[in-house]
Amino acid sequence: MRRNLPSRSHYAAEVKPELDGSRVSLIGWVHEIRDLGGIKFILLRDVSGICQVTVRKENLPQQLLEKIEDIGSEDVVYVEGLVKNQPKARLGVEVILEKIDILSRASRPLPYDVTGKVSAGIDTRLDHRILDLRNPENNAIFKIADTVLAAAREFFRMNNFIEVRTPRIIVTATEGGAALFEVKYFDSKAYLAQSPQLYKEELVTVFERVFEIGPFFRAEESHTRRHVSEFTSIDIEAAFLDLYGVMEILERLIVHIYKRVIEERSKELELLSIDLKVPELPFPRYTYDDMLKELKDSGMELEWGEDFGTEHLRILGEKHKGYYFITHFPTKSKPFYIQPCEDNPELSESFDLMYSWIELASGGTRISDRKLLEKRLIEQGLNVKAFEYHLKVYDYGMPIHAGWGLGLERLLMVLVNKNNIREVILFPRDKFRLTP
Ligand code: AMO
Repeated sequence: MRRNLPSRSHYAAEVKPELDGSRVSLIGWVHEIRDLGGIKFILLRDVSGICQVTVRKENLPQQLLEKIEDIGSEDVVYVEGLVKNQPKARLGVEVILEKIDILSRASRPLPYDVTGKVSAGIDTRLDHRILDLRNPENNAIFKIADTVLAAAREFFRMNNFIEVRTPRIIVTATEGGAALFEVKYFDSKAYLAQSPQLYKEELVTVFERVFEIGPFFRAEESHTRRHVSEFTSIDIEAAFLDLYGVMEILERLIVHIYKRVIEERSKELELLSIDLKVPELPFPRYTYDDMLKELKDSGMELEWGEDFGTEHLRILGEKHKGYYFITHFPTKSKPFYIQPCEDNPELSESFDLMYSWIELASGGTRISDRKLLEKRLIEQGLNVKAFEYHLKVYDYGMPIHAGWGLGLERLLMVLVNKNNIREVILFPRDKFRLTP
């Protein structure tokens, strides 16, 4: 026999002053209870928001009152009542309780204050992540993330990209060997993928334009506010484009995402007190050498060829508050697959997309010539033989191509104005956290 499932007439956020006088039924979690003696307020929360349910004790039978006394925070309840305009309530409206059923109980006392009134540090919050996420401000971030992902997919389709899925279990590193997670793979050794790099490059020879959105893994030793061991990368690769072409795609994607988030998530943005403005195109473009000069002018020297450290990026970020590109990094500071400049092989056709001091994406034109790729592998101390499976693809018609990888969580940090990446990941993983 089929179960009798609870059903509601309205979601909490749909209870509006226009419904004054009508009867509604709601289902949700008890967010908070305020008892003022003769009157009691139950704040009922569902996925849409919070609605005030008012208990006027004088009019209610004893049996119902006893049931209400028994209710506690985070219990799942079914409520029926009459809608009444109430300028003092948060939505200008309340539901006068007539009936309540407890559908599932929460334990007492709760280990964590869901309302956010008792402030907790990030570690305590993450230890109780499911309760932490019930706070509307915290889950608003993930509703915005949902729109970001949908907007990205929409944008890629509009621009003729095909969504692909590449392996997470691989045999060779692409983004530097140190940050690899090793896995036992039957009788041999394999690694968790750090990026879809080589596969996305190979796939341009079939689909010309591909994108992938998925989790990648890096054994990051340093514990920072912008690194985790499992992150989501939004990747593209496109044949017959160079760095300039894919930079344009990237900045147009960012603008498209802003527009969609503003259109679809105004409620969530308001909850988070964020006034999002679509950034202007084109984003400013600077070269690595420009930035080195800027650093020097600020009294911070960096040897040519070295990558920027946090202290350098902080200084650059003070001057460049919004989105900007840094292009043409020294070849030796970039991975083996990045194309060196024809007129000066010390420099490469590479770029990073920055927001203030945070790197959001990196990419560039790729090497499309097998001999040059082999040379670069050797220069970086890598074993050419281990890459044979990849190199042979270059024998069958490899066009010029370019692409980038954009960190979804880094972009979210910017969009929702959080300074710790763990705030924008449901269940973050880092060196010190493998649960929940
Ligand atoms: P890169 O290594 O710069 O490039 O990574 C691309 C983007 O991914 C994000 N990212 C991370 N986010 C959180 N935690 C981490 N540990 C982490 N590591 C990386 C960042 C970064 O800018 N294959 C190239 C991309 C390409 O050239 O197409 C790559 O992986 O936002």
